[in-house]
Amino acid sequence: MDRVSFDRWYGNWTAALVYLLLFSAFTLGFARPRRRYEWRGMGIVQAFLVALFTEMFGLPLTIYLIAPALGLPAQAFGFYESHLWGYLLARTGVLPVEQAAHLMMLLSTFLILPGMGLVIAGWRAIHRARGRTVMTGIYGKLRHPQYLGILMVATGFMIMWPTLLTLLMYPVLLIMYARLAGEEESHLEWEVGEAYRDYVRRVPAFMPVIRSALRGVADSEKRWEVEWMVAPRAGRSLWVAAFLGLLLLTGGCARGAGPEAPAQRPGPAGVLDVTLEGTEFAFAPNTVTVRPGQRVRFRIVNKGAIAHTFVSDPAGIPRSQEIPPGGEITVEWTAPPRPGSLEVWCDIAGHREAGMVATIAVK
Ligand SMILES: [Cu+2]
Repeated sequence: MDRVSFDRWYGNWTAALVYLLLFSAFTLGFARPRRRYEWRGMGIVQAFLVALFTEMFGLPLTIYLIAPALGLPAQAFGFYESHLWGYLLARTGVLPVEQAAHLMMLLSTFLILPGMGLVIAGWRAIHRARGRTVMTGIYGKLRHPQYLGILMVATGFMIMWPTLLTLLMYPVLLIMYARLAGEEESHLEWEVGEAYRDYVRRVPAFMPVIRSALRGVADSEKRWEVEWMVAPRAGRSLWVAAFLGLLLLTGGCARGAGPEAPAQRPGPAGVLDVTLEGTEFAFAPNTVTVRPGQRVRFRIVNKGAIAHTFVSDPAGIPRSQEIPPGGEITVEWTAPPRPGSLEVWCDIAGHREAGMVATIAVK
C-alpha cells in the first residue's frame, strides 16, 4: 500500500464529518437514550466521537503536542505513524510501522464490530418488548449489552487511534456507564420489584467471566456491586499505566546516536564505498568527505522502523525508491570536479526537517 503522508491524510474534514455523522447516528439511534441519566452518558459519547474524528481526519492536536517532545516535526506522522500504539511498537523495534499499524487496526476491529453488534442486539430486544422490561435473549446473558457495546467501541478506538482528549474522556466514559448501570438497576428494581432482584442475581452485569470468578463472595448484593465496578476500575488504571509507558518509552527512544565515524573505504578501481545507515530520523555518518571527481558507491541501509529514501537535487542524485525497514540500495555517483558541500536527504514528508540529512564535503 502506498504511504499516506501527513499532508495527504489530515485536513480531510469531509471524512471527519461523515464518520462523526455515521457514529453519532448509530449510537443515538440504536442505544436510544430516554431517561436523563442515559442522556448524560450519551453526551460524553458524542463528545468522545467529535474529539476522535477531528483528530483522526482533521487536525491532529495530539500529534502536534507529541511530535516536538520527540524532536520531530508533526509532518513525520503520516497515516501509519499516527496509530500511536503501533508507532510505539515501531519505535521500540518490535514491528515495522506499517505492520504495527495494521495490527492495531485489526485488534480494534475485533472490539468495535462486536461492540456495535451488542448495541444492535440490545436495541432489537428492547424494540420487540414494546416497553416491557426485557430479561431474556441477549438480556438473559448480560444485563447491560448496550453499555458494554458502547464501551467496547470506545476501547477499540483507544487502541486504533489514541489521542490525548479521548484518553482523558475514556475513564470518564467507563465510570459514567458503570454508574448508569447502577442507576438503571435501582430504577428497575423499584419499578419491577422482586422479579428484577432475581434477574440481577441470575444474570451478570457486563462480564460473565468476572461474575463466575466472584461466585465465592458470600453477599450477593455486595457481589454485583463489586462486579460492575471491577472492570471499569481495572480498565482505567491499565490505560493510565499504558499511557505513562507510552510517554516514557517514546521519550526514551527519541533521537539516538550521533554523527561522525566515517564509513569510507576506497574500493577497487578507485571507487569509494560509503555506507550510510538510515534511522528515524538521521543518516549515520552524517558527514562524508570525498575528493573532487571521486567516484562513489553509496550503500544506503535502512536500520529504522519505517521506510526511507535517498535523494539530492544539488548532487544530481535522483530520488531512490522507498527503502523498506531492513532493506538497502546502492547508488553510484561521481563527485563534482570543484570543492564544495552538498546535502543528501530522505524526502519522505517531514524526515529531512527532522534531521534525515547528510553532508557530502568535496575537498
Ligand atoms: Cu526517511
